[in-house]
Amino acid sequence: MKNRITFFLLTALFLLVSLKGNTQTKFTNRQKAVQIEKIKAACRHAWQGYKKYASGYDALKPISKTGHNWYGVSFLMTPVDAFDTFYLLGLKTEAEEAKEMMVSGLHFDVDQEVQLFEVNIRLLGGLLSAWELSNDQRLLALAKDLGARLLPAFNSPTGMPYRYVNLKTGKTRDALSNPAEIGTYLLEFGKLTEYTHDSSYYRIAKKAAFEVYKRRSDIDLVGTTIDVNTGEWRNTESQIGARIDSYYEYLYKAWLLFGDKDCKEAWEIHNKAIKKQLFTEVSSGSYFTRVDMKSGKETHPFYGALDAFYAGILALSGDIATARKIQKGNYYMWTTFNIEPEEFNFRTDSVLYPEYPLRPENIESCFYLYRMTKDSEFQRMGQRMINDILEKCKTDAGYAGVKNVTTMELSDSMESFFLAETLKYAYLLFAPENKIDLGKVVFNTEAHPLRMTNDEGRMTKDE
Ligand code: DMJ
Repeated sequence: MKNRITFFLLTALFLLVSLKGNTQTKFTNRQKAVQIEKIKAACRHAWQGYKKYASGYDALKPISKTGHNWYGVSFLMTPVDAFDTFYLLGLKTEAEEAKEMMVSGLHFDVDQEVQLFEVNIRLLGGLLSAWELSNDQRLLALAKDLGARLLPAFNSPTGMPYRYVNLKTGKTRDALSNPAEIGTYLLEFGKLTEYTHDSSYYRIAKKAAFEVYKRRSDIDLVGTTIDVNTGEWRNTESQIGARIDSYYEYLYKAWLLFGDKDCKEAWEIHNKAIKKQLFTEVSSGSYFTRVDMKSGKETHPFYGALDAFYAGILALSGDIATARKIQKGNYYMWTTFNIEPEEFNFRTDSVLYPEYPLRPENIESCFYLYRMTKDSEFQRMGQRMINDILEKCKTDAGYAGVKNVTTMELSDSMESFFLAETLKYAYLLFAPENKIDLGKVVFNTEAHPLRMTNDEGRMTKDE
């Protein structure tokens, strides 16, 4: 009898705990709708500010209420970056306005040098995605024109691109580059190959990435700085954040988007090495540390906002267990400082670079982890982050980056990736899944969705 009562009580307790757990963690449709409306309102607010104070410029300065251009001429970074976010969120007027700005205001036949990497991920990626979503031929024409003007950058002795190229003259400069600025063209250039039927785009982008890959160390890591003229490493610190991040990301995503098996293999070899040499567990969570690419010895126990993307790519590639551990560290980084710093020492919790320029990577990882696990813990994490941003970074004219997360002093800058990425991933975390089918679409590193092509292996056989 006593045993039966104990059994009954234990079963009841178990049911109570599981039910309570479910009701606590799942978001109701109503809660999701409220969150989505908040993000849509933020998009509208940021766009209104841009239109009112910075129309025609690359970006809005949300405190001084003026516009800012990266170069002597504007390339409309904000409208190009924002279009597909507006489109996905169903903000039709805003999407139409951004598109009109692009087709009437973008010209690439200008005597202006540009940073290849940024123009590729924001403008070329944005235009290609805008073309796929809208079917407006003028956007494809702009993408093709821009793509052709970027090609001279790859005329180096190694095939790895110089960092800057003049859009009119093709003049290049800056041979000291890094894996991210060398290896982040596979997706956009692959799409150009698809739409121009000119195989040289993908071939050139792939050669550049694989020139980095073939210079990996015996323990399969790459360094942070490399000379594209000589092919020599100039900084052998290996990490997954600034100046390397999207090199790894594009190897995996070129496999997803084009079925390129060489890229898959390169990703797997690097990823195995990263998990073996960089993965570090401390009491607050897990992080990828910085090490020397040859010895694997720790150089600095530093981690930051950019590194946070890796949990997402791990989740996307199916390694949920490691992704969960890294996301625990990511969330700790966010909550410890209330808004994450650019970099901190994860062994001492001291801040190294205190700014937060409205970066998306931590929320991006929440999105991928949620999609792959359906565990609402990741929605909750992302909700905390986006709510912090919307509350603490809002100004009359838009949203401002943070100069110092320990004092919460704001900076006069609203980077275009806030609309391209941060708000998009925050929205997708709560949106119906059919808004973006991860079996059909791959995001470039600026969160511009690109349609998968089904012809597996096409890009591998191309050379
Ligand atoms: C974006 O421009 C891209 O995500 C890039 O890969 C890294 N930095 C910013 C956002 O933080």
